[in-house]
Amino acid sequence: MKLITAIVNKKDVNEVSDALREQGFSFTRMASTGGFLTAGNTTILIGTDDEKVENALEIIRQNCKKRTVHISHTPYTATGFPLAYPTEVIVGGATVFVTDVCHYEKI
Ligand code: 2BA
Repeated sequence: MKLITAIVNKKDVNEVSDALREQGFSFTRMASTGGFLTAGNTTILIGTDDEKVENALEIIRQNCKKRTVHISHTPYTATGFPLAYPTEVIVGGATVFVTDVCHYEKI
């Protein structure tokens, strides 16, 4: 068995969830925050059999889009004045970890 941890954009999470549900996956959604942009995203935990992992990954691939986010970067000039300029960051489609599950039990 594997645990898929997928960090997805909040704008994609409903489509991913609907598709996973339709394909019979059990999963948990957790509100999370990116360490870099400190923007909200959603972490989906999917526990599934080894042979279904590729199916779940394909659902995530098909439903998560890449997006360009503009952040304001504020370095200071030599004279100490702030100099704000926008920087582009590409976020997503999704960040996915697949890990082995040593033990699985519903109590
Ligand atoms: P954030 O940490 O808010 O990162 C958002 C986007 O900012 C990243 O998109 C990446 O394009 C950029 N970024 C992140 N750290 C950076 C850095 N040190 N320098 C320059 N740019 C940086 P994604 O790579 O698509 O990541 C989207 C979200 O997935 C992340 O949000 C974070 O919540 C999660 N994530 C990404 N990689 C991870 C990892 N190795 N471990 C745990 N969570 C991760």
